[in-house]
Amino acid sequence: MSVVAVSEEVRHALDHNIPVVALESTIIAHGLPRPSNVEAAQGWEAQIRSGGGVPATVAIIDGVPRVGLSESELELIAMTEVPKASVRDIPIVMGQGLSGATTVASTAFIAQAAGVRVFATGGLGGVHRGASESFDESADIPILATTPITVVSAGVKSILDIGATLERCETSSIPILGYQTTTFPAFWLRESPFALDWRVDSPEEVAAIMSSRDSLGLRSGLIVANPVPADQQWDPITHDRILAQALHEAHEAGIRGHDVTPFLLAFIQQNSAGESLKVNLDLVTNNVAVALAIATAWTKR
Ligand code: PSU
Ligand code: MN
Repeated sequence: MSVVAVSEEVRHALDHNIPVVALESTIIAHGLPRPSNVEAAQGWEAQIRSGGGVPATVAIIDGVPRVGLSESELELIAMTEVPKASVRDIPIVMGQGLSGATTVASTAFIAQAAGVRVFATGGLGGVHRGASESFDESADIPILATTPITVVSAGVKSILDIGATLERCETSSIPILGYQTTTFPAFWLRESPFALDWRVDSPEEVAAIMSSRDSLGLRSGLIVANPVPADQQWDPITHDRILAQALHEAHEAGIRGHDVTPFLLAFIQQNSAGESLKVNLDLVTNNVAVALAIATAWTKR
């Protein structure tokens, strides 16, 4: 797709079978506080380079969807107010000549259009609690249903309806592979109450499954669910207490619809003395490592 601008570094890597890992920018612009967001984004890029790969951070800059950002483009996304752009927003942000931070859905869409096959993120969007009335479901799921990219994530946040999210993935024929686990992770925690049907233990297995999917002409994405290591997870008792408080406060304050998620996330961040943020940063770092291993195994096929 020629409207997508691919950086020289990413182009070179794709042409020479060097592992490439896509990274999203909504987590940088809206998911993490400044200035730890810039440091974290630069850190994940450095982590990929030092592991022999090439990072492909995706964003829309002045109307151009970009795969692989310069230092100043990364800073622009991190330090200025830019809209969160999912797939429905891409043509608007482009047409208006604006800049935007890409979600899992739009990062997957743009990266895949450039030929990138593996993507590391923190948490996926999913079905919100109360979605049977609000219809609030992330576009991440329907877009991954038709976008052949492998996304490494630590599951979804417990502020979502995890069971409904898993059902939606099944209906949408998006395979979920537990990475060295048979339990779907809940972002800050290693385990949600939900079991997974499939487990893999190595990056080579994921690459083999990607290959099988391609050979069938399937266009679905693949979710690799990678739990945060046990010694890095949030203390489950503290997590449950603060989540319950956050849900209670949101209810008491009459917060509804699209305001619920930002309210809950802000509450959790403000009331966890930096703990939830630390886990968030650590789990992305772990996902980047697994994504790089998968991208490396993919280049060997
Ligand atoms: N989950 C997180 N942190 C995030 C997001 C999800 O724990 O920053 C971001 C991702 O970019 C994801 C998007 O793709 O939110 C989903 O938003 P929505 O529900 O509006 O589609
Ligand atoms: Mn939504």
